[in-house]
Amino acid sequence: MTSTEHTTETFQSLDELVSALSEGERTTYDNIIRSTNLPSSIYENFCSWSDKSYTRNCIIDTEKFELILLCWEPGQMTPIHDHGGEECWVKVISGEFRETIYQENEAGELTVVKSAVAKTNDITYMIDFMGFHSLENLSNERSMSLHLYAKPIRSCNSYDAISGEFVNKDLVYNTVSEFGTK
Ligand code: CSS
Ligand code: FE2
Repeated sequence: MTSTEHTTETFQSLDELVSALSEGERTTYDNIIRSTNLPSSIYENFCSWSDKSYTRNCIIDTEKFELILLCWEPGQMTPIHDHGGEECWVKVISGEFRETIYQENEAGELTVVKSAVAKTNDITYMIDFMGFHSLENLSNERSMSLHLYAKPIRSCNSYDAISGEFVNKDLVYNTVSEFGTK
């Protein structure tokens, strides 16, 4: 192999992915999530569904990172929110999502700076200096997205459309897997 070639490991089992994240750092997480190609049957072990809201299913939660599976009925969406100062990668497992990114202008109003569709296997990234975002399941079927947060996000600022203000909200899990919290 010449020095310009390199191998990219592809993670095909959850154990491999979790080991890579546990041994890795924030700086390697982008590459790790992009090298993840687990069969979608693996994610089905972590699913739960609710008519009220998308669900947050903890695959593994450590001091360094949090890997969670979000399960969305058609049309379900997040409020506009930030990410508690942490980094956020979202990989679409199934379905199609609209991500809308907002920034606050000088008058303190939210303006849309980007609106894009993320399809199966697409990866989006957010961090607070980019602004706020919302995600919506555009698909007319149940959809799943894999979220990697580094560090874990325990609470975030969420836009309340009625008061027109951000409120700090605790983020809770609907389910916790056998990997659980470490
Ligand atoms: N931050 C939201 C999902 S959009 S990245 C959450 O974890 O519930
Ligand atoms: Fe988010």
